[in-house]
Amino acid sequence: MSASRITRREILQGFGGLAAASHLGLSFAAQGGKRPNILYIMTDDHATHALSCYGSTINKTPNLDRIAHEGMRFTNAFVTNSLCGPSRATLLTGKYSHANGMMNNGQQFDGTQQTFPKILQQAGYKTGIVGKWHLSSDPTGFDYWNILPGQGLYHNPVLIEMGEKKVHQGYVTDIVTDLSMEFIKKNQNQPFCLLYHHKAPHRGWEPDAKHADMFKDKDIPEPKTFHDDYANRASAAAHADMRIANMPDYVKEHKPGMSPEEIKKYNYQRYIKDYLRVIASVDDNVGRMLDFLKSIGQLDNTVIIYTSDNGFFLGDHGWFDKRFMYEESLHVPLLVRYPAEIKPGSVCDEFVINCDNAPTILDFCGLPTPPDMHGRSFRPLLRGEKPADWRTSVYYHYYEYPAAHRVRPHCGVRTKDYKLIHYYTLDEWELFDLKKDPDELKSVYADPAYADVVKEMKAELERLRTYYKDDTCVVELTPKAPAEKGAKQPAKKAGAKKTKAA
Ligand SMILES: [Ca+2]
Repeated sequence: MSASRITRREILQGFGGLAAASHLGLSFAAQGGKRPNILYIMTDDHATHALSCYGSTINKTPNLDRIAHEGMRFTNAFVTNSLCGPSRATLLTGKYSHANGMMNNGQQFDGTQQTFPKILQQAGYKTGIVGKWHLSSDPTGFDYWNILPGQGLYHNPVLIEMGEKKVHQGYVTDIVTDLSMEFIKKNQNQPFCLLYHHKAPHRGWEPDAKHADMFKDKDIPEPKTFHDDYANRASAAAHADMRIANMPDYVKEHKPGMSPEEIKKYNYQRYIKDYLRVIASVDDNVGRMLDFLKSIGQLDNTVIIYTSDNGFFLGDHGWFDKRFMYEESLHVPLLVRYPAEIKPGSVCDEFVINCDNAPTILDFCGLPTPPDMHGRSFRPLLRGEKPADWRTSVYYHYYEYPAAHRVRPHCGVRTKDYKLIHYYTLDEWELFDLKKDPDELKSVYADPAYADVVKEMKAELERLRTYYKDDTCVVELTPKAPAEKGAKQPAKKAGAKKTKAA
């Protein structure tokens, strides 16, 4: 693809020329020539267990639940690298991090590459992005962009509108919603695709005045793995620096003489209450957006997707943040509303990954999946159909180390029953029996009873790694940090030997 604008011809060539052209025509015809709008709503760090439609026991999200009740809820939606920038690059490209070049937050997204908004633009869609971007380079493929620089601010944020900085008075979640509505109002007479991206509930959790007193008189229950001691796992869990007990955020508020246990409990309440308060504002604003779409007659003509760029630990394992392939961080909420095709209140347990979003959006717009995208359209699943060859395992690869939070690089594979993780810079492994141990507290990797499972899972990891052409697990073994409390595995001899992911 050329570095600047891609042409319609280039797209068609990319898809296989005439065959793709006729497919385009057929798809539009099949939809009666009418193409839906796309509203892709993404929050930053919203864990599934902080949505009531996913069974949250600590908060209510009535407006997000509306999308679930009027559409489909996915119970096994996963990210492929649980981190902000990489997840956003995967959304745009439909590719794993190693293929789109955005493996960690310190990198800059190469905006000259193929993205789904560019393809939509060429197909006549008006494309826009408002809110969180976090890819360093300027957006490409958008007719309109108005983004927060970096992480952005909760109060009186600066936004960059098509290259021009402007301070907005007010609360970021309201502002991003207002600006998104303006884009929709202006473009409602043609098919549009808007990425409506919230900053919340990213760290720095600053609620607005409306929600500041929520949970004021009650404590939020601590999760059952709150006191995890990281025993019986690879050394990576104990080595990570994201414990609630050690959060620097509230140090100034600690009273003299507080015990470590009191500090941990205090930090958790401070953190989780603000986290849920900023989500309450997201929920209100999504409700406002749904009402707005209804008021302009565009609600049922718009495919509405709600998801997050990654999951989050809500005190689970004694942590905040994400990164690990563990369940709380790996899972994301995924809700889709489009009554023309989706049965209200439906639930899908099939495995979908964030690489699938781009192909799915293109599919709804009558466009085929470019052959180099890793994802696959889950539109059939939304219609209640399961393709016979739908995936039954998911590949994951996290890179960023040591900054921030010191989570060791790892790749892994998850199936319905098992999860295998390889911390390849240490050559340490974990295997979890998800049926017996859904909280992932005990790796059974070394248990002889699981020898066959280990063998099968390693073969599956290698198959996926080869399938996605990921050769980025090949690294020099790095020396271990000194043994830490809770780290059960004895330190192996570190060397300069090369290791592979399986
Ligand atoms: Ca994030």
